[in-house]
Amino acid sequence: MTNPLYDALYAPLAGQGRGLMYLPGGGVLSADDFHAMVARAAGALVAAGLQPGDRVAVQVPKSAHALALIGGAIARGVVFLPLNTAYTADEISYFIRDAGARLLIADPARADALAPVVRAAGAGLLTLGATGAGSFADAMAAAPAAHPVARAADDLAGLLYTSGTTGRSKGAMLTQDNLLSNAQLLARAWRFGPDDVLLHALPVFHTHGLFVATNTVLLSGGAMILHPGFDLDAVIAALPRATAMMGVPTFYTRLLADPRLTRDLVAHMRLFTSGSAPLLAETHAEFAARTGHAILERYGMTETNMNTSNPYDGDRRPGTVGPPLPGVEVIVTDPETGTELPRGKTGMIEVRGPNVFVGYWNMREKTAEELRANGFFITGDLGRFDDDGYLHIVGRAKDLIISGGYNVYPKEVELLLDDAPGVLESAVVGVPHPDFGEAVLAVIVPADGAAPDAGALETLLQGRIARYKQPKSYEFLPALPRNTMGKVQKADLRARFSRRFTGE
Ligand code: MLC
Ligand code: AMP
Repeated sequence: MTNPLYDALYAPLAGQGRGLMYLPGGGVLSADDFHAMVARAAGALVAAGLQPGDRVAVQVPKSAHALALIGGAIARGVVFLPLNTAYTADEISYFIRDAGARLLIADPARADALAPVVRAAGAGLLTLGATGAGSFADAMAAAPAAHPVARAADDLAGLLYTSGTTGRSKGAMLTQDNLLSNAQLLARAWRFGPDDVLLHALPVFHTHGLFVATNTVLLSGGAMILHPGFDLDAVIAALPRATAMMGVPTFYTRLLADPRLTRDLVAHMRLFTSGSAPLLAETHAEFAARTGHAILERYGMTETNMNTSNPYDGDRRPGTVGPPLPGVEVIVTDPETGTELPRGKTGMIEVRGPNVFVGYWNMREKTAEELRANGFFITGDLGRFDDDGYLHIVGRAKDLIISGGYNVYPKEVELLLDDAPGVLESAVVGVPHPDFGEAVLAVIVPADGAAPDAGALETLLQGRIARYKQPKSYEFLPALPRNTMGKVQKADLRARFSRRFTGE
């Protein structure tokens, strides 16, 4: 019997008394204890009636229990569907229905708000809180440990939703081997080993915190300091005990804004990595000057895991995401024809390899549009290779805003705003923001005679979409700039409001 992902990440933890997770309250969870938690989480999923291939949706605060739950799902072949804790009941309803999830495991604090949508979707509801309270935690305590089931490398492990340009989120189907092959690549590329202690402050419902961070450490026998989120004081306090940290650019700009970030503070660190959003070259340079560390920037996405990385040994070049990782093919193509372009030319970035997902859940046409028959995935990112084979990301062909590492698809917000009373039409764009890199800004064209105010629009969006997707500023114009074809010129709007948050 084999279950390749379980066998590589979790089975080896059995019997190891070493510390695996340093918890927020000061406790330490040994590898063996965590292994036992995974087995009990597997048992609780069995007790809830879940079979291999069933989907479990998970919207819980970050904790060791949450990670054990993911491990338990992998052990039992239950496909896990991790969901941003900021998602509203409306958003959760869509995910459960679309995925046909049999069970939602949610924060006890949100159980009342979520119960109606879960019931309407015909799913079950259990709860798991930050400190391991809740009905799922009770089931873990009561259930006998369950053994892992056999899985093949191409069996589904996770279903991760990414928003779509049409406003409908798509579930990216990730196999056991997608996740395992990438963890193996990253552990090797970034030299992770048993002496590593990763400062883990990323959320565990996205690729970055869940796969890049957690899986790489589990695989390589290291440990992690688990923080519930990014808290600057807590991160500064923990840095002297860590060897590595993975972050989004906001982590680094916040650290740089604090005088406590010094060479001495990070003397024990061997690696800082950045991804999920572009790291400004000036942030890279400032961090290097202050700490002596060149942040290692890499490039990935939900559908592909990690594709390229600056080298561990060798030149880590600011403003680039490095060469392709070993075994991952990255090409740049003409966006119109799909023909591969010569080095130096800018075009669509396409990716092929064991890391690339197998398609969007129940969306055959969407899959065919983005995943070519020859295995190349059309990322929607625009880039070029330089003479040394480093990839530069120069823009996005997809209408997407990345704010603090979270993706916001303007269409999803525009559809809601366009429906608001007094709004003729709207355009949502991303503009520079000192903390989040980009922030969401809405441009509203009032209907004749109407004068909607920002407060009313804010109220309308409350409870409909996650807070981080909601515009941080509303601007009013008599008309949207359009080209001769009638297409809204978002570049004009971005330029016009580019200093709204930076105040330069
Ligand atoms: C929080 N807020 C945000 C926000 N995060 N607004 C815009 N963009 C964001 N990213 C808002 C909240 O709604 C709230 O608004 C206010 O900011 C404070 O909330 P908070 O929860 O206290 O914020 P904070 O903890 O400081 O969070 C900021 C952050 C966090 C940058 C630490 O967003 C974060 O952890 N981002 C990482 C995202 C990530 O892991 N992405 C990986 C995706 S995978 P208000 O108005 O209520 O006060 C991927 C593939 C790859 O992209 O390559 O890795
Ligand atoms: P997601 O869909 O949340 O997985 O986000 C993936 C997107 O994040 C990619 O398609 C890129 O646009 C962006 N991204 C990830 N890493 C980087 C990076 N290092 N630099 C620039 N953009 C990045």
